[in-house]
Amino acid sequence: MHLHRFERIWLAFGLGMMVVFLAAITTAAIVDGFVPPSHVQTIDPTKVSQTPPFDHPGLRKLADGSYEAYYVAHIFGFDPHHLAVPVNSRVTFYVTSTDVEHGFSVPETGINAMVTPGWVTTVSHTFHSPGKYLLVCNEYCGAGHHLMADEIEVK
Ligand SMILES: [Cu+2]
Repeated sequence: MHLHRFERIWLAFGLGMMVVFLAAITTAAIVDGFVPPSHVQTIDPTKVSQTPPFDHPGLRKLADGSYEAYYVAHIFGFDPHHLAVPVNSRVTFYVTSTDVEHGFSVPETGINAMVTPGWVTTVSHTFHSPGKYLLVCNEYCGAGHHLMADEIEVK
């Protein structure tokens, strides 16, 4: 099979880039300990309501002044429905699902995560501006998907 010189150059360039990206990912995983943002903590999706701290979803204040927010996503809503956090507070969200794949998105903040049954998704954000932030599901999860919208109030 005859390959044109330019074709060989592009093939070599493409293969070279694959090797570079693979080396970058491997280096980040081994040296920096990078892992995917979720899939770190697991939970039995049939026992979420009996598993602390998801048996009492909501906000917890930590000793260092930051907050943890535990959310349960289900068809078709989030628990808790409303969350109030003080302005300039760092909030780490722990979100899990009891049924199907959901999304956890706060569009104004850049928070945008998938919530998979059996896994705990973790995402952090510092709320610098007071106001009411929309929390939505951005993974189509069924007929009532459009109803999955709640609010995070920063005051
Ligand atoms: Cu949804």
